[in-house]
Amino acid sequence: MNEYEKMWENLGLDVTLHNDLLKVISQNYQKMVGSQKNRPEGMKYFDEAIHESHGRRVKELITAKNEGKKIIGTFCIYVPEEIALAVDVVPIALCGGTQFSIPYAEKLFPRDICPLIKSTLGLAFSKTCPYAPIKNMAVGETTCDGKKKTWEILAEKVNFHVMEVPQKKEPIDIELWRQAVEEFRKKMEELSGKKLVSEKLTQTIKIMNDKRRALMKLAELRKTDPPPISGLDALVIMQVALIDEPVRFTAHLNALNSELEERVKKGISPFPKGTKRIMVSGCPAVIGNWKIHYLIETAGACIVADETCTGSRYFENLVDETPKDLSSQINAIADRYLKINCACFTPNKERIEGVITKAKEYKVDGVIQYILQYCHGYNIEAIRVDNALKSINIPTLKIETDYSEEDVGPLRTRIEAFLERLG
Ligand code: BJ8
Repeated sequence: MNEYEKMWENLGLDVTLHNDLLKVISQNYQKMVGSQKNRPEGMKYFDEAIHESHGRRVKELITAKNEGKKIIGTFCIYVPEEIALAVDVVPIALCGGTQFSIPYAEKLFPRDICPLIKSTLGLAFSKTCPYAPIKNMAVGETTCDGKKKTWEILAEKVNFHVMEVPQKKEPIDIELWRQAVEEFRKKMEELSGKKLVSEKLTQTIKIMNDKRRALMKLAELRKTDPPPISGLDALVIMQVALIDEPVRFTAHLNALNSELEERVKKGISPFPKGTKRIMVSGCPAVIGNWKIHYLIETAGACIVADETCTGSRYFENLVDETPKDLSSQINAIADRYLKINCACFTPNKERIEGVITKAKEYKVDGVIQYILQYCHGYNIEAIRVDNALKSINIPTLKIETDYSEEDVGPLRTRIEAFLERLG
């Protein structure tokens, strides 16, 4: 047994099954991401971060715990990370992006729920998620029904806190959400045994805003024709953003952005100029899930924007850094997070407008709506997104899929036909 295998065994993982999982993920990564041509040098860090997500990163979290920090597992980008970080609680995203673990969830849960939920549960049930045993608490939210009902079951077994995300954005909802954020603060204080203080929160707001600024800069660079980086690599960066230590992540992303600026000046890109520009809009694609980006870019298009939670929804809008007293800071954090436009909101005018604005800003030729099977929110909202895009003459294609490889052939045909339609 090597050092990591011993660590996984100590965490109670099924080491043999876990090795099988890592093999599948690494083969898929090599096939879809590693095989791309003309990648930036700076992607090496992010490749390694994916590769080490169950190794070095887990080791770091164990060290952090031994030094007195606490770990929370999260499932949604509504969890205000700066509050956790300010009381020495490390948030880590637990969402699953692999088909490998889904059969383990289907032994207990209905088959007809979204693959993201099933994959996440399957990793925990099959003892192949190293983060599950490390976390001191899981933090869920009341977004979609699949998640809400799942939390009730998990809360019977593990230390679980559910944040109440409202369904609308009226004044009464803003108040409710501010209270939910305040309650989250108390939970984090209880968990860590530390009081949240304004000075520390000022620092962590800055850390998270710096991270967002770096991601915004990357998004800006993707506006170039041709973009200096593939959509698949940009997705990998986002996936790493959800699990990496934020200061280190930002430093590496800033270095990569400088390299990308040079590539823009020299006209270096993985794509020829004039390649059809696509925006992906809809559900997140977390680690293990590179399927749609791979299919789109190997069909001859480039993805230049992602209107998803592994895209712009994660980094757009900064927390206002001007308030200096604790309660105003917490409200500023709550207000920033409530600007995230998840399809769980109604009527969600802001999301539709945001898609239109982005489609124009990034000069996209078409939008592919990426819907995970049984995600009713994004699936039904796709009708409004489609109508809005049609009104500005931007063609769209809706893809509803899961994590399996079964539909890869038909999907490839549909994507190719869509790209042909773009001329
Ligand atoms: S803010 S998108 S991260 S909830 S894909 S589990 S919605 S059935 S992941 Fe999400 Fe937060 Fe919204 Fe973003 Fe449910 Fe849909 Fe599955 Fe989803």
